Amino acid sequence: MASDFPARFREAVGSGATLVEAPGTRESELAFARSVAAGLSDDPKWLHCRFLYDAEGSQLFEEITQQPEYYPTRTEAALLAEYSVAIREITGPRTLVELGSGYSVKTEHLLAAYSESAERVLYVPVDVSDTALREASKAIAESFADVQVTGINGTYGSALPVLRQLSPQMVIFLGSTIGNFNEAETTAFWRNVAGHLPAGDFFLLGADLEKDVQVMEAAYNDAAGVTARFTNNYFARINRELGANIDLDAIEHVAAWSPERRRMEILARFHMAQTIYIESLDQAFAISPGEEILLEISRKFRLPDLEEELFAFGFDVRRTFTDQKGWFALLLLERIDDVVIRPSPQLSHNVR
Ligand code: SAH
Ligand code: AVI
Repeated sequence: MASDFPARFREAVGSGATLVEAPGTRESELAFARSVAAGLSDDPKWLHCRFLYDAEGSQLFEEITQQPEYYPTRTEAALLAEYSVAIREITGPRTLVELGSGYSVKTEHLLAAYSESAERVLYVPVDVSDTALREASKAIAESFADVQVTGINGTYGSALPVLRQLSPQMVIFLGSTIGNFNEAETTAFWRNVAGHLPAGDFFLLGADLEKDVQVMEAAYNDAAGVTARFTNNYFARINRELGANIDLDAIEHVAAWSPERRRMEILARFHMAQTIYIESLDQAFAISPGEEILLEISRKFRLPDLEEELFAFGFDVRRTFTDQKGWFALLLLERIDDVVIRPSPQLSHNVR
């Protein structure tokens, strides 16, 4: 039962367990099938971006982060390498909770800084990808004897009810994953994090800033074609898990900047007509030649607007760190108590 989760999590931390599964995480095939059916029934068609991250998708994302065109990861990593100690000096010792942690590679800078000044640091990575979480906790155990990892395999929303028991803490949300939410989802996300985070706790947010369109578009159209494989894997997953028979060669990866919506849009364009049949629902969806399906958005930010928005949700900027080119920002925010935020009942993950 969902309400048991905070108690179950407390026990897991006490016993030193490395991984806990949040309720409803082992999604039935039906949940994926329904999500795909919802997006393919709409006009224009879309798909929920969180299903990009099965085991293959998580590995492909890691490969994307190593591409020369994909500047966000190396820019943010350099900021963390330079400023993790400064961040720790502001926050003091904290439990570190990371939402959408993936392989936790960049987080090692923070773990190094926080474990330098405390006998033991508790690190709680949260991710829908259990393979990424397992790899991460193995790597951290090898590098940091004084860090306890108790991960949560689940969605961001499923982990928020445990935050109250982890204070004093710093919640971390890196990679500009916030950009994968649309405006309404972003508002719901701020509200939910603020609603569960006690006053005086910190929130470290990585945000990709608006820049030259060519630089942004190149990051999502790498020459080695890894991002195209990431897009393709969504449809391979539909074939694998839902018994469909999509011709993967019919798909072209398209990633372009939308100046109106100030976001990258990642789409799959079909060259040939296809029928996507979903066995468990016994439903078929027709795709016309030239039709595009929106898989993901990646919004880019303007710092003053972002800081103002965060303040309205009870987060005060303690410091902002940016690189020399002003491409990426790390915002260190403190949850202030003069704004009372009630959490929204649910976080959705609709890309549109
Ligand atoms: N923080 C890492 C990984 C970013 S990729 C970095 O900065 O490089 C986004 C991560 O969020 C993936 O590991 C994916 O599995 C996870 N994710 C996506 N949607 C999620 C959701 N709704 N709840 C929890 N994790 C999610
Ligand atoms: C995880 N997220 C922040 C990445 C991004 O840049 O929006 C996902 C991604 N999709 C394609 N390339 C990277």
